[in-house]
Amino acid sequence: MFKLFTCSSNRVKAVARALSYKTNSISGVLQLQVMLNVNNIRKDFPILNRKVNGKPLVYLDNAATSQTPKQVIDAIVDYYSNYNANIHRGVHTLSQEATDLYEASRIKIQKHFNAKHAHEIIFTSGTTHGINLVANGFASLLNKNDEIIVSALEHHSNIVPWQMLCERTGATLKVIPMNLEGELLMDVYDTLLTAHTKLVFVNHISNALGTINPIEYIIEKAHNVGAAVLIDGAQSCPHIKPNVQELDVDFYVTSAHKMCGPTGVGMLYGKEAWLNKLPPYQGGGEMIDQVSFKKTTYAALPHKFEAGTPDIAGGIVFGTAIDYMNSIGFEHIAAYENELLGYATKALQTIEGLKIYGTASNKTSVISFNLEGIHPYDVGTILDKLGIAVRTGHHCTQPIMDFYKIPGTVRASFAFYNTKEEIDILVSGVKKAKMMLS
Ligand code: C6P
Repeated sequence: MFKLFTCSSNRVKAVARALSYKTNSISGVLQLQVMLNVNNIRKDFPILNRKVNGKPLVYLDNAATSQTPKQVIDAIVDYYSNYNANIHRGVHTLSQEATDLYEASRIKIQKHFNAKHAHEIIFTSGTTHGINLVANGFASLLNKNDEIIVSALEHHSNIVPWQMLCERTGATLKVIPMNLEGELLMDVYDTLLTAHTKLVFVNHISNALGTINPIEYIIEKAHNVGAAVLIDGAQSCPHIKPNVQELDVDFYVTSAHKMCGPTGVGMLYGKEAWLNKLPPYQGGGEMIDQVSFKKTTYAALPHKFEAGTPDIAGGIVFGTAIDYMNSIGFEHIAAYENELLGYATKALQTIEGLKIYGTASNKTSVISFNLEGIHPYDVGTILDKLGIAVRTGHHCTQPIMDFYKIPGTVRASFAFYNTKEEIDILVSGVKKAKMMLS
């Protein structure tokens, strides 16, 4: 069944602006029409047919990891059935074919993110690895007078590596504060930037609250004082298609498993000049030019940052996952998920004593909430008994939980394969949990 969604509101304008998809102005009213065959799409995801605790699975933990379509699963099986070999080091046919597939995937990723060069795409094990690679590289470029800016909305993986960097270099860490809606205070950001600011690190979309951050503004202002910017795209890439050249961002990192790909693989985009400036992260095979006991010279990009045998199948099918998501279309994905967000927000708000954390005017399909007087873990446990998968806890964002003075939240996060019927099941599950736990 095709679903036609027509949204008319300032909210759509804001989302369209933030997510850069096309809108048509009809009779002076902004119209956004999305055709998404959700029932057909769901057939691509075998796991959505399974039962959990005797109930059909309702998977609403997409911000933790997305589910995997059979196109990606088949590509993994195909790789191990037909191409499995080590890459970049064999003259034999299998090795060359595997190398070609791996490098073709790098080019797919380059094109998807609109990087200028394929060698600006470094395969990593995920967002965390990409951030640590850059943080480690900057250790040799910073001193005690330098300043680093992060935001109050960061995941621990975009806080701890910078704290470790500050410990190593003596640099100072500054934090862009947030308001109760979960939006970053840009006027304060302006005052934090100084001639000493060397780096700014912000996530594109908050995993705990769903806030879409104004990264264009953040990047431009940072560049005005000569600072480099790393954007953590772990939560944006499932919903939008970032254009790294248009953003003029210095580094952009993400994980394949958030966007229908496998776990254990991701990418770091870095501008060529920056990647050439940073020292290698790990030493080992493949990242060298010449090795002797006197001196080692390093390989050119991207191999300088890719020591050891990588997750070859993962790297190859990262490209398959990107193809899959593009075949659906990011403008359709974003508009449909926005529809789900609106529907779920409205329905959950009817439950007395339910409080939503993160009400930014510009947010994606993540809803963090608590029931008054009830621990989020207990709600999550009851929802699981009903077959509903949500995440509970601090979501690796303890500073956000401290800001709201709560131990954690229940987080429901929606993907393009979720339905309004599943949201109805969530809402009745939350009502049941409230009844049982009150
Ligand atoms: N957030 C969540 O449930 P890795 O683990 O390296 O693939 O991604 C880390 C990461 C970094 N930044 C952001 C904004 C993230 O959301 C995540 C992963 C998951 O919210 C697991 S903690």
